[in-house]
Amino acid sequence: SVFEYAPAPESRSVVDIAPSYGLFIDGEFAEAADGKVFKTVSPSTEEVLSEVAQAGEADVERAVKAARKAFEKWSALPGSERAKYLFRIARIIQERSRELAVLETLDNGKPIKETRDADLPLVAAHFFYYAGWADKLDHAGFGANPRPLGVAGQVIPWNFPLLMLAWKIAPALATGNTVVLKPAETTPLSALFFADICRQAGLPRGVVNILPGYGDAGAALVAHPDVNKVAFTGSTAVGKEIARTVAGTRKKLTLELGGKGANIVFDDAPIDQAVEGIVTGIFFNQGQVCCAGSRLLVQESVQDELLDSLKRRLSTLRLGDPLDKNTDIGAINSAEQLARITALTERGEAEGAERWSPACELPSSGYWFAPTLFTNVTQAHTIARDEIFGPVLSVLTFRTPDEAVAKANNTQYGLSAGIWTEKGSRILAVASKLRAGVIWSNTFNKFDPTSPFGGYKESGFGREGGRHGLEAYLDV
Ligand code: TXE
Repeated sequence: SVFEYAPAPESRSVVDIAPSYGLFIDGEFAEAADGKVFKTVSPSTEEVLSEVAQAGEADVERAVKAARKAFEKWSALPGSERAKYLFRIARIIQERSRELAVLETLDNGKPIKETRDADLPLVAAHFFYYAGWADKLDHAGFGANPRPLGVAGQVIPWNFPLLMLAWKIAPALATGNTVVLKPAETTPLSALFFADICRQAGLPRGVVNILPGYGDAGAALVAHPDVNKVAFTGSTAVGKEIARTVAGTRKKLTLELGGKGANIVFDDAPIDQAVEGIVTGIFFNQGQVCCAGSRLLVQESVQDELLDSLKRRLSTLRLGDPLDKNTDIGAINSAEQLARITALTERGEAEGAERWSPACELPSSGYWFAPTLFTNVTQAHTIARDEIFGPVLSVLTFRTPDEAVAKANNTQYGLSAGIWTEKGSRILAVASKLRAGVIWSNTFNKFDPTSPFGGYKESGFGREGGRHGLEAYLDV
């Protein structure tokens, strides 16, 4: 079967994971004030990878204090000096990228092909890109005297642990802010390795602080009175809670929340290319991507041809050991996420949508979900409205471009969309009517540090990446 397990050529021996890790505060690894720890497991095997100190309120207090103290000196450095540190960090990430890719694959469950070819190159690219901005802020049109905000409290999710860290930390440091970052509870390791990289780069103490822990630590961080800027990526529900907390303060806030992206395929689209884009759109990172193309909108006249071709392609995807470089579909990040995906797909069937998956044997341990396609989906179905955050594609059809636009926009979210057509004029006409922060045409899930990223509606507000990503960390 195409789903057969192959031996893993990417050895996990390239990464040395310690049995336990501390919090990273003021340049040192330290135990939590109350001594609490939690385990992080590999979602593909359920093997315990390490035991990690669990931050609480007292640790948030210590970390914010360290970041505040470091801010005085860090913000006073000339931009060219801050740039040197960022370039150094970027180079160390490149040098250690194989180790970091294997680590991320172990802790997150995503295929090594992705961590090696997408996550790590993008992580380094973000540090290089923002290093280049650090000495140009005065002359880049931000206004008079662009100034850092102070201490940034950043809370990130588990789907791209190191990349979300890079999106948040690189612009914060380039602009002269200091950082307290809380990684997600299921993926703390790459952030702790990043802490080690900060030390290796000689970054002054307290400029970056890393607090592994749960939602309570995140809540304490965003509520802390000495935090000046809050940046959050995660669920819409928690994002709203954070917005309520921050509403009573002077903190600046950016939120990057869920999505329900539409991939729109017109009848003149090159079908093979569109199939590749649809697969990348929803099966990259097992669909645990906020900008995933989780709704396929296909023009009725090409529906049969497209779906036949898509099913043939899905039958060639290899699911299994994420460390195997031939693997296309890795593990779901956690038992909780698997339960959410399972519940929503059961709801899809109960509401009358037609479910299909390629023949696929799931490994006996770990958290797995087969690539899944739902047809006969209407806009009323829950699977057409709610973010599933898994390898599940809901297929809807349309007849005219106007109908495609109306259906694509018929969502509470507004993060991403894709347009597949040979006609350039149609790309522009349709794109101008879509309410989505990022729109790809004849490709999907392409990222670049120079482009701003962020959403409309319940997908949040503010932009990360590019020049816009700096504005979130500056006052003028
Ligand atoms: O998210 P949470 P979860 C969506 C996706 C997924 C769902 C739930 O649909 O199925 O959210 O995922 C921290 N104050 N996305 O439960 O809880 C938490 O510890 C401050 C979309 O994992 O939002 C973690 O570090 N922080 C998404 C981070 O928030 C709190 C990525 C995200 O966890 C907190 C992830 C609180 N009260 C999930 N509660 C995207 N936009 O890419 C939790 N946290």
